[in-house]
Amino acid sequence: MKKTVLSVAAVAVLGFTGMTVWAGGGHGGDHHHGKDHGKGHDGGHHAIGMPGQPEKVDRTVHVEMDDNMRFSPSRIEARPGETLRIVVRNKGAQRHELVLGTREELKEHAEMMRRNPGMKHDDPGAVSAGPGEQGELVWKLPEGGAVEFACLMPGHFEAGMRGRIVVAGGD
Ligand SMILES: [Cu+2]
Repeated sequence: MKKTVLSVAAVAVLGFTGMTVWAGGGHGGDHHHGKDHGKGHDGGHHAIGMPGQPEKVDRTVHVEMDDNMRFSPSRIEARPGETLRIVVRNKGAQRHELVLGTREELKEHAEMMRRNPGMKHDDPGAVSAGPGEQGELVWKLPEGGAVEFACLMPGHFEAGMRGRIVVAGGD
């Protein structure tokens, strides 16, 4: 009898915990599920890592963006599972952004941006900076592979404004 009561309590606690994690996305961020991004977006985030916790940053990297449609550096080497603070600085006269994703996600997203130029991101894996501005995001990398990034301002991706973070052991 007592045992039954205990397991019911355990199920209740587990159920509650599960709901809490789901509701908060586990990161306390603003990632709105199922809004505009559509299929496979969260799955993609697993392959490329997840939002990082600012108090657990292992390393800060600086990336410059300019009107030549380039990131500098465009290739970043990282260790498995490393949490990076990526600080972007816009040296150009137009707005740029750095959006993390798989190559397929970014390509799809870039096409969407061309059709809806005013679209704004509230993705924790994206940071935007106007002329002369600086911005940052904190991201926990996966255990291997490569994470692509790109500027999705209309036409910039197509002009080659892309880069990648290569996790040791990745390609
Ligand atoms: Cu750009």
